[in-house]
Order: sequence, then C-alpha cells, then structure tokens
Amino acid sequence: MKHTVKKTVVIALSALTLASSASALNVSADADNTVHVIVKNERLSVADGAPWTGTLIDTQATLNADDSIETLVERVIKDNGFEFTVSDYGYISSVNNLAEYAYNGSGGWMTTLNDWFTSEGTIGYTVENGGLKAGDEIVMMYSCSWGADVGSLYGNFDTSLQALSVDGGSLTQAFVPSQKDYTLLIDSAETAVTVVPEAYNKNYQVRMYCNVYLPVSNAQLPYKQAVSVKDGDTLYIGIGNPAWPTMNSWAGTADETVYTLQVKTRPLGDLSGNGSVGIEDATLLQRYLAEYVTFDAAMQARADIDNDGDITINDVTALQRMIAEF
Ligand SMILES: [Ca+2]
Ligand SMILES: [Ca+2]
Repeated sequence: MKHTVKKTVVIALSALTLASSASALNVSADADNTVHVIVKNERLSVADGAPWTGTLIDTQATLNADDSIETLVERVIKDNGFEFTVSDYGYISSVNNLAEYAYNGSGGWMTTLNDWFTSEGTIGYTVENGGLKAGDEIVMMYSCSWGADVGSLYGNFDTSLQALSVDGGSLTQAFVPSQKDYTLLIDSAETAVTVVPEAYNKNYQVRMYCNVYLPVSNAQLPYKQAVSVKDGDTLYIGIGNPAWPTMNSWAGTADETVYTLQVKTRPLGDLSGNGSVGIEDATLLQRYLAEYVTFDAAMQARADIDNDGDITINDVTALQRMIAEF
C-alpha cells in the first residue's frame, strides 16, 4: 500500500519539479545522438516467480526530438521484440512478462536517469525540456521492495557517496565515504579524466562541477564522460543539495554533502604514486634499473629525471639530489 501512496505523491510533484529538474543539465560534446539504455532484473529469481533474470537490454539507443524517458525505453523494448505494458496510472507495469506485484504481492519497475531515481514519472523527462539528452544513461530495474534493494531509500537522509571511481588519474588515498577531500593526480599538465560518483541513496542527485560549485551558469559536468582537467583545478561533487529535486523531500530534509578533488600533476620522479618525491621513489627507480620491477609509459616518463630520453643510473643520482633538496 505504501507504494501506491508514493506513486500518487510523485505524480502530484511532477508539475512542480519539471522546471528545476531541467535547469542544471549540460549538453555534452557527444557527437552521437544516443542514450545508454539498460533493462535488468537482478532482484527477483526464477524460483521466486520471475519469468527471466539478468540483463534483458544493454544498448545505445538513438534519441528522437520528441522523446521522453518513457517513450525511449518503450521503443527500445518493443524494437527488441519484448512485451511492454503501461498501467492505467501511467507507470511501466510489465516488461517481457515480468509484472509489478510479482513478488509476494509486491515488486515493480523503477528507473534511474544517470544513476538517480527521478523525483517524477519517466514521462516528465524529455528532450524538449532538457531533462533527457544524448550521453545520458537510463537503467530500468526490477525491485522487490519498492526500491530499497536497488538503492532507492525513501525516508533515509544519507547524502554520502558509497563509491567513487576515477579513470585517467588516481586518488592519493583510497575513497572512504566519510573522507571528503582528495588529491587527484594526473600524469600530464592537462588530461581527460572520467570520475564516476555513486550515491549511497540514489534518491539524491549527484552533481559534479569544475572549479566553481553551484555556478549560476549551466556548467554541470556530464555523467560518466571524460572531462579535461588541468593542474590546479578542483572538482566538486555535491549530493542532496536542498534545492535539487528528490522524492525524499516528502519524507523530510537532508543535509547536502560535498566532496572535493584537487587536481595535481604528478611530479617528476614520483614513481610510487603518492603525489610527492621521496626515498621510496629512488628505491623503486633502482629496482627498475635492476629489472626487479617494470614501469608503464607514464612512469617511464617520470623516471627520466635528467630528460635525456633514457633511464639510467644518472636519473637515480638526479632523483637523490632532488630528494636531498626537498
Ligand atoms: Ca613518491
Ligand atoms: Ca635520463
């Protein structure tokens, strides 16, 4: 019964949140006009009554100018030859014969847009209003507990991240949800990095910005896409700002959480990856010359301290001199 109430609330909220949900979206330079669409059931087993399990669809779908999330997923599902039913209330009620209420009278389909359980129905996010755009990721998933088993926690106000992955650079310390500030090391002065934050409670939006947090301009960084950063930049990752739409606003208010990543070029001679030059790097360089360890191309570039194009004992000497000067 709780689910029915929630649905009604979400419908009522739709008109109110339409404008705000479309306000902070940044159209990426993604040339191909596609959206990543995934349809999956990882929660209800065949033994418990599901007609199928696993990933039904995982595709890049072409976006039409008149699409909403709902029209897009409907087209993708039907084009793949699967059954698709929308209930009288406008909710997706069945996909490939996996219907809502299939698990002991509960269960249903839920949808994330860029890893966020939207605060209004999927029909409310359109190309026209800016709520849906090329490069987005839509995941439709089956839940047995109205979302709690897939990260949609109604009435929970935790705005921390549960994970943060970085490609194209590295954090100087492992991500821990309670630790808010990090250094992000990159190998050259300007590098493309892909930073993917994952909220603990995906009812809250996660937004990422470079250098200015909550700018007036439309500068939110795109989800799961490479962005160019340089030494001195700061990436801000905010979760659950009170001004951003969330279905949880009906249950109470949360305090926003903000993480920062200070971008720093990895210094010449840092072979250990900790962001500074020390005796551990000289030891590693000696071990490399003795062929006890191997370096990748980026490490080899940082090991050529005297910049003569080769890695020799002279670089060990130069590195030891650097350490002594520090
Ligand atoms: Ca080091
Ligand atoms: Ca050298």
